Amino acid sequence: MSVVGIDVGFHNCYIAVARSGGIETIANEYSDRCTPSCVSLASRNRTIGNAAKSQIITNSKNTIHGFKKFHGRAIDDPFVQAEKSKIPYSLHKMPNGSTGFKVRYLDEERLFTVEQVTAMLLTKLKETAEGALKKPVVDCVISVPSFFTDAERRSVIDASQIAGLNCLRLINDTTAVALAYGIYKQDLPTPEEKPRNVVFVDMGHSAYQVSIASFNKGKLKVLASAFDPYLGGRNFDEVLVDYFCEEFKKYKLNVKENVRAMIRLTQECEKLKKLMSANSSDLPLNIECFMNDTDVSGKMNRIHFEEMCSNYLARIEAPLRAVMEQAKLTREDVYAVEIVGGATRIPAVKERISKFFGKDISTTLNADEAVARGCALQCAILSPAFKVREFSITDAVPYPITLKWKSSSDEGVGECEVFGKNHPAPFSKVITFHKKEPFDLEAYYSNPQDLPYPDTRIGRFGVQSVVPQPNGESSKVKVKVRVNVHGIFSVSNASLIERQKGEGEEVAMETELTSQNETKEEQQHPSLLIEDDIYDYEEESKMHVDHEDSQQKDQAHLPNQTAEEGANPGSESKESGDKAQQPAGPVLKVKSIDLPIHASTIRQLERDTLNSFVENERKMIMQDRLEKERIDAKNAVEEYVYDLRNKLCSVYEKLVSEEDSSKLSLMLEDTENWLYEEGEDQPKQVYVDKLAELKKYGQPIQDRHMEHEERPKMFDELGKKI
Ligand code: ATP
Ligand code: K
Ligand code: MG
Repeated sequence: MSVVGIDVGFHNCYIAVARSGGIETIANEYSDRCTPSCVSLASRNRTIGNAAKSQIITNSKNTIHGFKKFHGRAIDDPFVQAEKSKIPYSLHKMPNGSTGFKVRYLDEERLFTVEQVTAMLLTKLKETAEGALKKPVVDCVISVPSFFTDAERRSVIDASQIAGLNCLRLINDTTAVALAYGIYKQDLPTPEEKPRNVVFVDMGHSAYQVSIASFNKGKLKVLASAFDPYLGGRNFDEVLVDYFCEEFKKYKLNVKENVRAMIRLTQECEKLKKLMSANSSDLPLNIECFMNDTDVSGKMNRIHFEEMCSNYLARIEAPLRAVMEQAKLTREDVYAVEIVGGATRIPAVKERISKFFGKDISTTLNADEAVARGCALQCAILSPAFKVREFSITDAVPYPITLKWKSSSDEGVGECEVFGKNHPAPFSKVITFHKKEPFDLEAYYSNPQDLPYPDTRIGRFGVQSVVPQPNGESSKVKVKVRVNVHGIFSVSNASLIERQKGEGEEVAMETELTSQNETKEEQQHPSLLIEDDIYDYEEESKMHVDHEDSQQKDQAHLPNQTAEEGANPGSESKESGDKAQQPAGPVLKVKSIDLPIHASTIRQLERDTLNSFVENERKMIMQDRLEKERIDAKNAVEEYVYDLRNKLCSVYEKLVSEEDSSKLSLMLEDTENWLYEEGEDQPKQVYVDKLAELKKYGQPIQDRHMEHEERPKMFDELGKKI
């Protein structure tokens, strides 16, 4: 079983794997540990990562990049609409309203969802990991921004499934970093001592995230997280792009009208931005043949750049202030501030953070790889195949979640906040309702103003098959709500508590005990009782990632499937049932019947659609493989031509008659010409045959040569023996 962590960035992806020697970040076929988040579709195949990045200019309409934040978003989402003007490829409204892409692939117009495109990227990363590990990769942990909502998270999980991955956990970027920081620390305070508080900052290409975690030996707890989801390295690039677009008006060029020029300028500005991080003097920006055959040049220096970026730099402080306030900590309580993410290399960004905390910031972690490493560590912790130090991770709920329902007596709706901001997660709570008939629970984010997403709805969960008690009274229905390991909310289980007949006294005891609680609570909530949290979150976050989670996810995706967790041995609901009934003593007297839950969440992909995407991804993988074999076969012909030609005038010279040699040379020349003309684009078999034909002539010469070379050697060997 493989242990893999994947950091899917807006700009760059990293993969880390656990091997016996520890966690390693692995390089792709370009010996690059960074794989660009870029997918290019073409008439024969797809290219993904580094090769795709070089297609951004040449195949701009069919090369998709900067798509991470389209996950879970409708096409008419204001964010998506704002991005539209910045991207050279076409977006398309998918049947469920979500954001898709319209591209040409295999000489046809094709639509892909964002899940499919991320799946393509994941396929590439999976193959890279498989190449390094020399075994199949299925289980993995994937990072997401801490500000991702349920719809965005579900969408990423779907993408992982399309790529044939089993995502054991979606982990927040900064939580992964916290794990990478803490797990090797030998000097963490003991559980009895005051915890060590560390601030983690990640500024990548598209977003800025801050969290504060407290550490004790063997555990970390995220106390608070805050973010500016729209502040990252790309904003700083855009400032430069805007500046040079103005500058280049001196050449009478309207750069913004030219897609290609804009892409080139953006790439050059990113390079310039990076150079400025290491250099405070004037730096040139030169682009040859930029537009209309004009060479352009300009310059920039750090001071000027920082001036132009002042409004972005001013946004650095708010999330830092927010985490401190939420965690109710002062600067003195902060042991260290650790920064990661490419954009934290901008000196002014670092300065702002350092100034806020009044201390030097630490860069002990690898700014590019820490997220992926944290993911791999989390995967190792979850994997039974890997021994790793016990380490418990408790994350925090980023947005408060409210549950709404219709009262059975129909006099209105009831609602209750089930998870507050920064509530520990994963976590389950049990809520008791008194109902005579099936009812709907609607979950949504409580504070629209704090949500970087236009829709507060999470989903609707219908609790089905609820019936009254035999005497006509309301039944007690226990509903378990949960924020799972992925940070996704669900109504994970519902059960109807049925009193058994003929169990006289003892049943009465149970009822009494519970109803005592109920009467107290019912004054505030006529039909609701929130029980004490059944789970100690520390227990929970140790994460026996049972199938429970994947099942839960399935339910959330499957409007027609019912939740039958209770039927699974070892599943949590059973445990909870027992625990819940413990105070009553005579557990047997009360029967708990699992109820089906009909879940429908916003922007969800239907099971059939998802399955067809899985199938399609496999086909595309196959197509890419075939195309690769075809290209390899073609390259083999070309290589053979060059090799044989070289040898004919060197090592083979003495072995071939002049006449044969010139005949063969002519044949090689013909083949070479053929490769550029009608042989340019042929099926694999044509190249295989061509190579075989050439070898018919080449092989005998090679054999003669071998003999020629080997014979004296053999005598040498013999000589030595004698
Ligand atoms: P996100 O986290 O938003 O999804 P990402 O993870 O892909 O994005 P990173 O790889 O952390 O982003 O960082 C990429 C950003 O960092 C780019 O904007 C890049 O230009 C910037 N960057 C990298 N090195 C430097 C540097 N030396 N100076 C300034 N910026 C840099
Ligand atoms: K990254
Ligand atoms: Mg990142």
